[in-house]
Amino acid sequence: MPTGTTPTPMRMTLTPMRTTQTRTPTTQTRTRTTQTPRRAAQAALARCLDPVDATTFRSEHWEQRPLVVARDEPGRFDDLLSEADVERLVCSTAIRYPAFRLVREGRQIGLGDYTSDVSWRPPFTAVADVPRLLGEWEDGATIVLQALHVNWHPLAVFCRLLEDALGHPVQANAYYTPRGSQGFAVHHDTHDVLVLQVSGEKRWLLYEPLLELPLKHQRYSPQLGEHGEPTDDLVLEAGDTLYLPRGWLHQAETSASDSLHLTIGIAAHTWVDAVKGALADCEDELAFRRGVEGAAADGLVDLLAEQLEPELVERRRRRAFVDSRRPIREDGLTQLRALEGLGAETRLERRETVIADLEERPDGLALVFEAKEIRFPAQASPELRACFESEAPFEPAELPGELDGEGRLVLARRLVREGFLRIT
Ligand SMILES: [Mn+2]
Repeated sequence: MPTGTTPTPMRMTLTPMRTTQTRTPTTQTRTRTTQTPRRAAQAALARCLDPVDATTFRSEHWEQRPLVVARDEPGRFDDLLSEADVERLVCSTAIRYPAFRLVREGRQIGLGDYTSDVSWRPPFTAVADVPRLLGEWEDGATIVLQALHVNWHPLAVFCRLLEDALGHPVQANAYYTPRGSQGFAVHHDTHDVLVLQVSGEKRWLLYEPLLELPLKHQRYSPQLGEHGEPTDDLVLEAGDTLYLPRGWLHQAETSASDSLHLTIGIAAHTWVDAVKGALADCEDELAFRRGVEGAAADGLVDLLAEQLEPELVERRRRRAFVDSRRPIREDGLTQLRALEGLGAETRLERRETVIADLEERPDGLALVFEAKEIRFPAQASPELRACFESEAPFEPAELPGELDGEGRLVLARRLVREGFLRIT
């Protein structure tokens, strides 16, 4: 294993590299290396589905029919967001709308009924007014915590791992419903959901869709018609999972116990998205830029079909997905300081929350993640590839390749600073 202190005939020094924030079209890509989901990602999905395996879930339930997994396992999801966490967030962090809101039987409760502004310059607006909020909850209001994949670190990590496993954007809300009440009337959601029952229990009634696989703007409306008889009438208990494809109608109510569940929303990439992406790339074709007067649509369908080749569709989907993941840097300040002591034997690891691709370019490799593309010269390829593929902690000195000691540190420092690696 070459190290920085062992001279080799092909010592190379890595010079600092450029990051571009906006990039040229993907047509420059020659080949790509897409990371297969990592072990932690598979484990996060298994935590939702167990004992049903991911393959069965995809082939028999995804976009098709609900899945109910009863486990009778209180505490299974407590580390993601417990009742105690909800109480702390709601009662003692001066939480503000829209990080939370209250609903009762499907209707929003006016913000003025449970929030107030705190005088400051500028004012803190829509802050939880805890005594009034408690009164609403006692009267049957459901407390909804929103965008927890952004606001609550344990769920930020969990959702990111699920994104890695599923290949789709994932978000999380929580619903804390007091006993003896209904949070929402019959409706459908426009994304697929995994409901994870954290504590207490909730009765769910499920009905066949009135509009199958609705798009984001095709929200539920009573004008869609009358729903039929419930296909399922079930009680979710702590530790249970319910998967609902988008479009399936549902309503839920509590009985004798308060209920806390997480709703993990999964945003599928549809053919509408794929065709829109393909059409955007048709803008390079003169035939598509002509005015429609007097011209026939001859040949346009063939040009569009070329852009819908499976490989191109998958490349666009993956690129949009990888680009739009937010950085998760819970230890960002510590890492900046730890960088000062980075050496050949510093333990490093790949951040489990980074979803990245490594793409070949004419002059080296590009590491793509979180809306960044970082280019590396060809001589750093073996070292970079090893960092990219690492499943366990490693030291710069252990990396394969011909970079000298300083070159390895330049590479490691850059990857830590960009949030791809972290110092353990
Ligand atoms: Mn719903």
